[in-house]
Amino acid sequence: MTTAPAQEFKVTYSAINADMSEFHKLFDQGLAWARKGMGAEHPLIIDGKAVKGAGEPLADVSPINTDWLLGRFAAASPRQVGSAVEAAHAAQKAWARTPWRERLAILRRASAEIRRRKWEIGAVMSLEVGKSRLEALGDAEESADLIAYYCQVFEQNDGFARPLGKLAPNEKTCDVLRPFGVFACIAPFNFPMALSTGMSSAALIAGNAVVYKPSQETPWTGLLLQQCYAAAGLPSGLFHFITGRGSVIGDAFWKHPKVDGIVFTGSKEVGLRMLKEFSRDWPKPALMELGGKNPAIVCESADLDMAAEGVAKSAFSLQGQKCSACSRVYVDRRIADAFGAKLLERAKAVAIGDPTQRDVYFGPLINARAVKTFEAAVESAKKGGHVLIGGERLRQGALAKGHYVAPTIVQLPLEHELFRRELFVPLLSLAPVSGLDEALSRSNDAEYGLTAGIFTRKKEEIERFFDEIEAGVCYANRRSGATTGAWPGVQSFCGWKGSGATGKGGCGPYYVQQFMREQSRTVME
Ligand code: UN1
Repeated sequence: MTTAPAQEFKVTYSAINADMSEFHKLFDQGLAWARKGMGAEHPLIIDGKAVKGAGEPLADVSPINTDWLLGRFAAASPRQVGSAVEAAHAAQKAWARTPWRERLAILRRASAEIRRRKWEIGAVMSLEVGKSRLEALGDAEESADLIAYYCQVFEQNDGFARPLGKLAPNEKTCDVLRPFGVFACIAPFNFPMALSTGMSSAALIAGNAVVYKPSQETPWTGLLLQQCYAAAGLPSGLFHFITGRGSVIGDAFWKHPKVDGIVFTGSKEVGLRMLKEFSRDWPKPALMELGGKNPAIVCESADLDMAAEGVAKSAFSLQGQKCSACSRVYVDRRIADAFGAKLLERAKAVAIGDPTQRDVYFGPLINARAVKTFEAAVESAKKGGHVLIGGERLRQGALAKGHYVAPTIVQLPLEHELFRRELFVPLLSLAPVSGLDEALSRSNDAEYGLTAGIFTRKKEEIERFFDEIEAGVCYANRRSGATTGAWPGVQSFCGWKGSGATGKGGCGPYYVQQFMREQSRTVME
C-alpha cells in the first residue's frame, strides 16, 4: 500500500480544494500501484473464500489501449451464484440481529478504508473505465461519502425504531424497519465504485446480505470494494463477489428463490424485464436506476458562458457515459446562435487522450459496441439534421489502440428520434425553441426523467421549471454541470418515469429505508 495521503482533501467531479501538484503526485503513486497489479488472475470470493470459476476466465482489458490486459477474472456458473445466495441467506440472520450501531461502525470503517485507498481505486478506475483523473477520484471519494451519509441517515432516524399510538391504556406499540434478507446487487461500468458502494452499503447498513456482480467491464474495481469491506471487518457471509458473463449468470443472480430483493443500476430494457419477472411468487422489492435522456434548457436571459460551460461539462465528462449526462439542449431561438458558438468553442477545446495522464479530460468509450452505437447515431443525425462538430471515430497515433470518438454536437429537427433514445455516448442533440413553454414540453416528451437543468436569470422561470419538469434531479444555473454531479447528502438521485422504480433516490434521505420492511410490535401490558 503506497498511498496514505499527506493531507486530507476532497475531490468531487468538478472541484478540488487543493493544490493540483499534490493531487497529481498522489494519483501517480496510485497509478504505479495499479500498473504493478495488471495481468493478475482473480477468483470469485464466496463466503470469504477464493473460489475458482467454472468457465474460461474473463479478460479485463483497458478501453484506453486494448493491448493492456488489466486482469483475468473468474467466470462463475449459475450453481456458484446459488451457493453464494445460500451463504448470504445463512449469514444474514445474525447480521440483522447485530445492534445497528455495531453495523454502522463496521460500515464506517469501510468508508475510511475506501478513503485511505482512494488513489489506488481512482487509478484502477481510470485504467478500467477510461475515466479522467478528476472523474476517477470523484467516483472513489463519492463512494466513501455515500457510506458515511447512509450511516448518518440511519443514526438520525434512531435506527428506524419509534413508538406509535395506543387504543387502550395498557397497549404499547413500537414500529421498526427490518431488513428483507438477501439483495442481489448488480452494478454498471460507468461509476463502478460509487454505484456499487452506494447500492451495497445501503443494503448492508439496513441489515441485509449482498450478492454482488460488478459489470463485466469493471471487475477489478468491484474487487477493491470487496477488499475494503473485508478490511473493515464485515463478516464474510454478507458480501459475495461474483464475476462472470451476464449471458450465463445474469438471470441466476436474481431468479434464485432466496434472493429477497434486487438493487440494480443499468438499462431500462434489462430493468423492466427484471421488474416484470422478479415478483413471481410474491411482490419483492426492486430498487432501480435506469438511465436518462437529460435535457438542458437555455433561456433568453441566460448567462451564456455559464450555460455553455455547464452543458459541455455534462455532455462530455466521462465521454457522455453517465445516466446523468446532458444529451439534449433546447435553446431559445433568440440567443441560439450566440450560445451555439460558445458551446462549439468548448467542445473544440476538450483535451482528448489517455485519461490516466494529467490534463486529459476526455478518454475512450468503454468498448467497441459503444463505438458502433456512436457511429450509428451520427448516421441517424445526418438524416434530417447536421453535425456541428465531431462525428468521427478517432484513430490518430496512440488513440488507434483504444475506443476513441470525438465529442459531438448535432443540430436536429425537434421530432428527430435522437431526442428520445438514450445513447450513452458523447453526442449532444441541440434544437432552437420558441421559449420556455416549448422547451418544457419537449423536455417532458421522453420516457426518461432523471436529471434536468435550466439556465436563466429570471427567478420565475426557475420556479416554473422546478414545478413542471418531469425529472428527479433538477439544477438551475449550474456551471459545474448542467445535469451531472449529484453528491451524497446534497442531491438525491431519483429517477422518475423510465429512469427509476421506486420514486426515492440514492444519495438522498429516503434511500436506506427502502432496504427494509416495516413491522409494528404491539404488547398489551
Ligand atoms: C450515473 O450517472 O450513472 O450525478 C450516476 C452524477 C454522478 C453519477 C450518477 N453522481 O453525475
